[in-house]
Amino acid sequence: MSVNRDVSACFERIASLLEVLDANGFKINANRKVARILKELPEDLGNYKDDRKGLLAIDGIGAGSADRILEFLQTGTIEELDRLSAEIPDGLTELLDVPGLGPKTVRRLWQEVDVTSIDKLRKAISDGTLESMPRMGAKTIANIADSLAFMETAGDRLGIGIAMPIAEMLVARLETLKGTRRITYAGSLRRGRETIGDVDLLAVTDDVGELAAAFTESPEVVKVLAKGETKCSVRLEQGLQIDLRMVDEAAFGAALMYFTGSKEHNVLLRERAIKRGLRLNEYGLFPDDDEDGTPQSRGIEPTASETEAAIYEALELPFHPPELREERDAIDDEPPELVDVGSIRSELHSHTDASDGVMTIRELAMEAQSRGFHTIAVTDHSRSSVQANGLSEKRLLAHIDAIHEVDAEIKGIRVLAGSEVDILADGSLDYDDELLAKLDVVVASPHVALRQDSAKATKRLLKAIRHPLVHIIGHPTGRIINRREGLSPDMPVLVEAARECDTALEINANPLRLDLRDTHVRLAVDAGCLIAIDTDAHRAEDFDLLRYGVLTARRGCLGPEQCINAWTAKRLHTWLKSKR
Ligand code: DGT
Ligand code: CA
Ligand code: CA
Ligand code: ZN
Repeated sequence: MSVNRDVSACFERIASLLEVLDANGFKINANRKVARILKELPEDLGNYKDDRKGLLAIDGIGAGSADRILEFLQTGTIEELDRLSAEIPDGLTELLDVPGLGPKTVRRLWQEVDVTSIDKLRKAISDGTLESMPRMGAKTIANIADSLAFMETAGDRLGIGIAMPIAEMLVARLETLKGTRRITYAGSLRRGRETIGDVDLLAVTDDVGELAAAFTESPEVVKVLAKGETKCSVRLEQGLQIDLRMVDEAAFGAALMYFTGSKEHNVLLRERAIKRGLRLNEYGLFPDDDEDGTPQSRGIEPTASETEAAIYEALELPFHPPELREERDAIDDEPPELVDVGSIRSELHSHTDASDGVMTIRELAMEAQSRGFHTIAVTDHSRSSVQANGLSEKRLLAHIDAIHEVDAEIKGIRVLAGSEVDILADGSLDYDDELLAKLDVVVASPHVALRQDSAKATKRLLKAIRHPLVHIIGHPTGRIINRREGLSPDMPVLVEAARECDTALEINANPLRLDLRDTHVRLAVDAGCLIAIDTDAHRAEDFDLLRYGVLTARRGCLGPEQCINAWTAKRLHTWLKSKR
């Protein structure tokens, strides 16, 4: 429902502009509230185009907001937004898009030191202007500098959490066309990389014209880059490019293999083919007849082409799941058994409305049960996480009782009392041991001081790993993809300690985090340490994020034996108790 998102973004932008213009705080908050309501609205706003009454019936939408929503639905913009934008210097809007730079700071930059564009901001950092501002700490400046650097290097790679739903929506829609026989995504998306350069779709169709038209005329398309008989390319609103290739059914496996990549994996496969007197390309694996030109153009029948499995087999290679087709993956190694979404049977990191989640304990437990889990751990934030409404010791004690009550009430799932306790900058934990010992599960995570140098970070995390009451280290580095680098501890040292202490390291499945990242997972797997895959659910839909954690786990060669969420209830609970 991109309309909901667009209208919500308009209200959010109005709020930011009002804040930059130092408007009345009540007005700012009112706009922000509407933005939030619209973002979370389950119905499609498009249905309200001629329904002012319906809009007014939505909780929290008043007459003024309803009129502006209608204005957007009918004209594609809101006059107030254009008017406010005109009141500030042009470059300020780009400053509002710098991650971590809030409207208040943007206003100060503008009013106090005349910084009105990203270029001017860069200059003000390097020539010390920012430093000279009152109440502008070195930490804040370093954070801004980091964000700017990220905006440069991140380029246009989009997070998998954004690219995947778009690709799946297109596939689902194009699949329903009359002529479509098969359609799927390939490329880095199929390999499960954390960021995606472009999306590669592959289709078999009886009606090229129909598929090409439907694809290039998709409502999300802002520009058609190419439209041909075998390939179409478009750009979407989000700046994402999608390539669609139309291939013969008989060559589908070869094409899927080729366009899944990686390039490096393809090169290794081709070399393997040549060594066996064969030729591999996107049309198939062919016997090499030493003639010029491609074998398919000379009518040579391929040895294998319909499925990837047949091609691997003909090359006398084990089948490689797409997640293990990177440059680092040797082609003749037998891939290990890997976890999949179906093997995950518990969730050990989740939040309720006691801290910054939206579900009650009961709702969370029911949701986890509906996902088929045997265990859910409720791990709300600890007292230092003030912005996340972290629990005081007193509140946590009451929360533990409430969780145990729900556990006794609900049959068919174990509901465990836990905490996501902050690992403070020096590695100590946010609650004392006496309280931690009362919890069934302790997830210890770093949330602050994420710019520490590597040596300090290593020491800090080691202390938490070695803490006898800690089960899991949550999102160990604290990185946010394309936005925050996070800690860079000495990973080989950490995984070794984790193995020794029987402490699990988490793969946080939130696609913005994916922390541990794939390369860390591989280190951890090789070291023999335990790994958790958790969604860190704050709302019911977050359980759907599990797939991204599983993709990352697979890219790191994680099997069910080392993944605590894949264990039976008995084995998991025995392990949890071993730390009590
Ligand atoms: P991305 O889009 O940057 O996230 O990464 P990929 O892997 O999706 O790369 P992309 O979209 O450029 O190409 C898709 C696949 O097509 C790639 O993984 C392998 C194959 N491919 C593309 N160009 C070449 C090439 O020049 N040589 C070989 N061997 N394979 C290629
Ligand atoms: Ca691609
Ligand atoms: Ca591509
Ligand atoms: Zn959390």
